[in-house]
Amino acid sequence: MKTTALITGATSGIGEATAHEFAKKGIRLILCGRRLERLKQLQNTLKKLTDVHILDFDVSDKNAVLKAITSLPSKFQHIDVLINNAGNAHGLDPIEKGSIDDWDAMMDSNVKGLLYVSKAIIPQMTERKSGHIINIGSSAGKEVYPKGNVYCGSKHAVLAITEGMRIDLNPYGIKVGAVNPGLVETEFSKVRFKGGKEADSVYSGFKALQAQDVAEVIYFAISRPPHVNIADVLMFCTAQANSTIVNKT
Ligand code: NDP
Ligand code: 8X3
Repeated sequence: MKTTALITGATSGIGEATAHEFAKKGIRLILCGRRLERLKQLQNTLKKLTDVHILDFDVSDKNAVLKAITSLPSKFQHIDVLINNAGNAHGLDPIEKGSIDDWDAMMDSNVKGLLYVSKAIIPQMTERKSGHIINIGSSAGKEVYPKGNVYCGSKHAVLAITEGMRIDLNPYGIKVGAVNPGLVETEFSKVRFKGGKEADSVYSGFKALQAQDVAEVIYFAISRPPHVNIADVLMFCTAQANSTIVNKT
């Protein structure tokens, strides 16, 4: 039977690259994001390779999440693989200067959104006693860096939730893992800096990870044999040693 995967945050960056990677392998896709036009474009491109259904909703809106998942046509209702990727950083400020709106946006999408989407999909996995969930964490979920405070907190939460999911879903044979990249050149910094010029320098002077690099690791994780679960991956570009050390020219 064909594998079906639901990917959140498929309109750009890591999620979009993962959609392309999965489509190449013939995986049936449910692609999610808020920007409907981008989802339509992606569907048009990838439908040559596989079946694609698109869902535009905000992961932080729990009613919208449930409505979207329950609206799936029958061909897409059986979800084998969930990639919880939607999320962003908003702002890079010391804690005393941070914006409450930015904090809300990060906790609502990165943490609560991941939970809402998981809550909508886990019941069918426990019922079938099979499934695979990959949460996109971050190196920021393993190591806090200056001004990263709440974003790092949200990604530490993703890691803790991943470990909790793996424990609780273990009796059902459901695989759970996290892929935690360091700096990846996507729209991430444009969002973090709200389109400001600070974004321009984030990936300059070194070769950052590309979204495709992460997509390949995600595909590797979901394509292991049934007895193998890739539980946790930390990946950096060669120029990055940890959250604060990057060898720039
Ligand atoms: P992008 O900004 O390129 O992509 C973010 C994606 O998340 C978009 O598709 C966006 O879609 C979606 N998204 C964000 N908020 C919401 C929301 N509230 N509801 C629905 N969808 C949402 O960044 P990346 O590809 O880099 O980020 C993907 C994930 O990878 C994030 O979880 C990020 O934290 C993580 N990550 C990124 C790293 C990096 O350096 N780039 C490193 C480590 C982890 P739309 O706007 O259409 O809703
Ligand atoms: C994204 C990587 O270092 O900008 O999670 O937090 S970083």
